[in-house]
Parts: sequence; structure tokens; C-alpha cells
Amino acid sequence: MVREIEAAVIERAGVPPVIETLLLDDPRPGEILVRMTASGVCHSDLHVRDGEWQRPGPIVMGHEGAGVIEAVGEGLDPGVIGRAVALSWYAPCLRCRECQRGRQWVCTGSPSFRHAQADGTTRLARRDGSPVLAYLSIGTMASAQVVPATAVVPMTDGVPPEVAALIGCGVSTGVGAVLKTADVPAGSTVAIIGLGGVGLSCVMGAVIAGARRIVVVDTNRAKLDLAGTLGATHSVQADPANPVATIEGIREAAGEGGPDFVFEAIGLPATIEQAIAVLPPGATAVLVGMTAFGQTVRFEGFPFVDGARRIIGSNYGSAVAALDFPRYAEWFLQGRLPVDRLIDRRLPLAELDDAFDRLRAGQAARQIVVFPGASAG
Ligand code: PAD
Ligand code: ZN
Repeated sequence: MVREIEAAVIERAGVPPVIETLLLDDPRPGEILVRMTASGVCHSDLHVRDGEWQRPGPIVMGHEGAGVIEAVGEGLDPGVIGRAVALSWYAPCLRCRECQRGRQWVCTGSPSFRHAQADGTTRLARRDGSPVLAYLSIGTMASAQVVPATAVVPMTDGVPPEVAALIGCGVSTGVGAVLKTADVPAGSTVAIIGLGGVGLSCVMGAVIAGARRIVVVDTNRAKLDLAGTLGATHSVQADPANPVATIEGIREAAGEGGPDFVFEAIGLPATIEQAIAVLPPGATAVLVGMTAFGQTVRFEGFPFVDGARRIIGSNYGSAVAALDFPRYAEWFLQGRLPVDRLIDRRLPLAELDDAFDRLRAGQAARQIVVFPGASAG
């Protein structure tokens, strides 16, 4: 059965999304049809919208989503129909060497690379029959979507759709960067540069890790205040025209020469360079923010090596979605991970490009597209 859905489509990277009616085919073996309930607006979508990352098109945007299972492909248990789920934007192949050694966040066989199903085809088409891709195979800016079954994680009862959606990207990315990728020991000093959904999730992760000091850095005062309510202990208002002042502000706030760990959660060469420059000997910079394609960062070699400093890249907070999503959901229900406090705007799909404008201006913490009937999730 072919269904009509509403989806935010971009023709190619760098152009605004258009809300279109598309045709969605049935799920095939290994695939699941999900009615979407919520989809967060993450800066990774904006990188594509603004043409900073090249992607094939036409493509349905969105990769931070939650929904309800409506149908399953042949061979899957129909008993899961009606279940609320969160979606992983990195559907693991479960067969490659990295998956087999438990490192699904660097899976080399994921269908997500091709923005299609595991067989390379898509279940989405325009009325003229021409195919449409789904961003990272899940294209969550759509009223419904067919996704690889390995992208689907059942959600714990009582978790609202908006929170489940954020667990699908920002929360797993930020909390996981602190607890999994960097494995920050209790009592550490931590600095976080950039307080969008990802950086604020790093703050929540640092609180759970038992960090002694949590220094937050942003240009936007309101973001610094919000981070303070989540447990940040010191704040530095950044002036992009004066990076030296930011570096000195972080060092002073962290004490003892500087923080043990710095998380960069923006993806600008200038702030990545600040994250590296602020490291005292033995400290670690964790790069979470993603730059535009082709950008390079610079740092001086000798003191970096002489001081035994480290840089680590963190993809998806080293998430194993099937294990980590339920863990983060439980922590939300216990009040340890107040994900709902990150949400500062709920909007209909039609306002997506306006949400991108606010995100580009650094004005939003996390905006969420909510689909009609979402409360059922
Ligand atoms: P966001 O745009 O909501 O947050 C960025 C924050 O940085 C905003 O609060 C800005 O005010 C602040 N900011 C901007 N410029 C400066 C500056 N010069 N100095 C200080 N603060 C500044 O983004 P987000 O939280 O959605 O995403 C952040 C990055 O993380 C982005 O590059 C995204 O693509 C990346 C990301 N990485 C992964 C991953 O797996 N590593 C996953 C998801 C997102
Ligand atoms: Zn994201």
C-alpha cells in the first residue's frame, strides 16, 4: 500500500526546504514504517541546508526523530506495531568489523551513508515516480518514514516524544561524548564551548560524570544562564573578536592551569583552535562539533607533544543506540537528565526554515517539530 506523507525536502544541499506531499511505499524485509511524532532541529541539518556539507538530493531532511511503529517488513515481529520508538541516525549494519567489536558509531557498512535502505533503494517517491532519499536513511522531517530496522529503538514508557527525539541525536552525542568517548573521571574539571542541544547535553553528561568544575562558553548570555540551571559552575561569555580573552577566561574559571577536558560543540575552526590552545599539559580536547567540509584547524606541534596533550573526535557520543537510548531515557525519568529543559520551541513542519534561521543566529537551544497526533507516542 502506498501512502501519502508530508515531508520537508531539499532538492540539493544549500537550498531551502520545501514541504511536499510524497508517496511512501511499504516496508520490505529488514525495514520498519514509523509514524513520526517529533523531530528535533539539529545543526547537522543546518550544515546541509546551508550547503556546508554536500549531500545527494532530493532528500527528506531530519535525523533526530521519534515516532510510533505502524508496520513492519516481512520477517519482523508484528507485535511491535504501536510501540513508541526513538530513531538512530547511524543504522548499524551489524556485520562489519567495527559493529562486531561493539563500535557501531564507526560502522563501515551502514545504509545511512547512502541515505537509503540497506539494498540501496528508497521507499519514497514524488508523484511522477522519481525517487527521493531520506537523510541518514531516517529523514525524520516527515509525517511518516520507512527506516532500517536497526535504526529503531523501543522507547521506555513515559518518555515524551520530544525527549525521545532528542535522545536520537543531541543527547546521545553530548552525554555520550563525556561519559563514553572521553570517559571523564569524577572530580575532573571540564569546559564546554558552544551551548546548543549538543553542548547543553555535554553539560548534563559532565554533571552525571561528577565533574568538579563545569565551565561553559557561549556568545549568548541566555545559553550560559540555561547551562547554569543544568549544573554548570562557571561561565565565560565569548567574544569571537577576542579569542585570547576567551582562552584566559576558561583557564581562570577552571583553575589549576586549565581544564582536564574541553568539549568543542560548535564546529568552527576558531573555536576548535581555542579548545586546543586552552589545554594544560596532560589534558584532552574532545571535538564534537563538526566543521564545514574542507576546513582545517591549526595548532603548534611542539608544545602539544611536549605536554602530552590529546585530541579525540567523538562521533555520535560513541553510541550503541540499542543500549544507550534506554539508559538515557531511564535517567530522564529519574530526573538526572532533564532533557525537556533544552526545548525552547515547538513548531509545525511548515516553519522549518524559520527554525533554521533562528538556529543559524544562535538563538535557539533545541527546537522541535511536532507532528499532529504526537501525544499518542
Ligand atoms: P547549535 O547551533 O544549536 O549550537 C551552537 C552554539 O554555539 C550556539 O549556542 C551558539 O551561540 C554558539 N556559538 C557560535 N559561535 C560561537 C563562538 N564563536 N564562540 C562561542 N560560542 C559560539 O548546534 P548543535 O548543538 O545542534 O550542534 C553543534 C555541533 O555539533 C554542530 O556542528 C553539529 O553538526 C555537531 C554535531 N555533531 C555530532 C557528532 O556526532 N559529533 C552529532 C550531532 C551534531
Ligand atoms: Zn544531530
